[in-house]
Amino acid sequence: MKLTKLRNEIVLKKQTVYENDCFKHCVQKFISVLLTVAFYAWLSNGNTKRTIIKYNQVKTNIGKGYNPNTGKFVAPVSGIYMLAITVSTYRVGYSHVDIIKNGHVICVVLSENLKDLDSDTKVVVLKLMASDTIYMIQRTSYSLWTDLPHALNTFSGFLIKKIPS
Ligand SMILES: [Ca+2]
Repeated sequence: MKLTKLRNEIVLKKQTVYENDCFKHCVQKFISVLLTVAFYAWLSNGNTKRTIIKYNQVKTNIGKGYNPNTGKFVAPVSGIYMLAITVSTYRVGYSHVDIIKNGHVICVVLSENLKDLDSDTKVVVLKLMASDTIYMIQRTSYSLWTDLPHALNTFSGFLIKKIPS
């Protein structure tokens, strides 16, 4: 009789553990489905001569991948990302902005204008592993055009699909 009771208790305990594991698994699955990364920042000051551009106005930063103190986006999770960079110039000739991944130039945004104003945008789709880092360097000695209270120079991106690390 005692043995039967004990056995029943063990079966119950096993079932509870199994249910807890299922619950944990479901919660993790739910979080991983919901988890996204998206950011959008723009520049409101022109102090960008030949330096890393620190887009100081952060409008969106889901996943906290973008850091306005460094100007760098660090991928919080491995995945396929879409990134967009807009460069605006005003009567400066041209602006040359390098898009840097982990210290290496991967492409360039050029914006040229001698008389009036201009905006140019580059869109890149990249496979980034967690902690891969993307940032921009202004190579020309001109300031980017930030005179208007609008987002003229922007850095934005989002996670298209998470991949295994
Ligand atoms: Ca143009």
